[in-house]
Amino acid sequence: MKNIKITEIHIYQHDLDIKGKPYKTSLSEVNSLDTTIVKIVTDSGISGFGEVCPLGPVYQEAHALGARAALAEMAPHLIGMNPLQYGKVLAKCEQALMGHNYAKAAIDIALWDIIGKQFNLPLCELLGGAKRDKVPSYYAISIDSPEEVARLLVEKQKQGYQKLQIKVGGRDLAEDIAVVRKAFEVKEPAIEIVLDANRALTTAEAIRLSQSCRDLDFILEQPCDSYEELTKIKANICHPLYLDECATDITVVSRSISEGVADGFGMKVTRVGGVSAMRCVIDVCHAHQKPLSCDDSWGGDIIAAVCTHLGSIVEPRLSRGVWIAAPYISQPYDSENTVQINDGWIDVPSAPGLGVSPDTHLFNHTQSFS
Ligand code: 0XW
Ligand code: MG
Repeated sequence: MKNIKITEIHIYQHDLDIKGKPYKTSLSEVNSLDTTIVKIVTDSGISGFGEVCPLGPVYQEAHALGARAALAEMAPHLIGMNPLQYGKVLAKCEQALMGHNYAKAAIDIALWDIIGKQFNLPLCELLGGAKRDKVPSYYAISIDSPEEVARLLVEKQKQGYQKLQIKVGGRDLAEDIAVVRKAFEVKEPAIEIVLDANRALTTAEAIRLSQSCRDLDFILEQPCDSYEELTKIKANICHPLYLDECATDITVVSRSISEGVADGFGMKVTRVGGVSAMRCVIDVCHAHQKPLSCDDSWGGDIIAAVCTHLGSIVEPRLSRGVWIAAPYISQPYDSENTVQINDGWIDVPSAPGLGVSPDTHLFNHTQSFS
């Protein structure tokens, strides 16, 4: 085993400003997101980058200040460790801090970046190989009026997206139903639609939404808050049910499949702990033939690259696409290698590791450990 060592860990803060209108879901409306970048430096001259960017403090149990505090708690314990032995490094993180998977994910991602650079392989090849050289993306249409949602849906269909997510929830259910019906007036037959309430519906609202639109073909993503609420509505809805926010780790993923609750997943890489954990989720979904997307709550070029690499190892038939924030972000932080969506598809990066080299001069340096 090549014996290289972690010599420094640097933590940065950066604002990802949203271009145009705010990004609006049932629970929040955001104009800018606070992301955290981790740089792990080794004595071999190789450095790896990780990132974690909660979608504000209410999308799920994660927030930007918490990420940086959790990273500061763990970082000192990792100095001197061999990053190629990522399992040992992650075990040390567990010994240093309980929980906080979203922060641990930034370290996990940076370790995989180092491993790829060390062995001159892109992340997808380290994970068994990309099943295709580009992956489908999807666009999430914010909470808006029926007319605006329909206009955007037509625009995104023309741009080549095969899958579109429509945000619902957080308002009178009649408004959501009007949005859905208007959207289906302009939807092309081949386009897959997901309605995502981001946990905001009551069980009664979720059942009413599904029953009143039983003639329309869409997927319901995380309509209610808790896993228990989703188990209660399952028998009373007439649409496939996908889990997102409550799929917090591999145990919920496997339980929801074995209990017949989840028909698929909208996964977030940092929520489950990063690349190492997400690879397990993909394996379980393959074994049970459950569709999943490889997304994150938000993030810049590092997160976009990670989601794309992971999305490329998903069986194409089970891929619900890869969501990245690039279309909503005003300025990438690695303009040379930024992952882009072209005609609804994303080319899988081919450079070693993540294939991203952020310019840390753009970031606010917060803490360093050596
Ligand atoms: C559409 N996303 C992947 C991006 C936003 O973080 C929300 C998330 C979702 O599916 O809820
Ligand atoms: Mg979702």
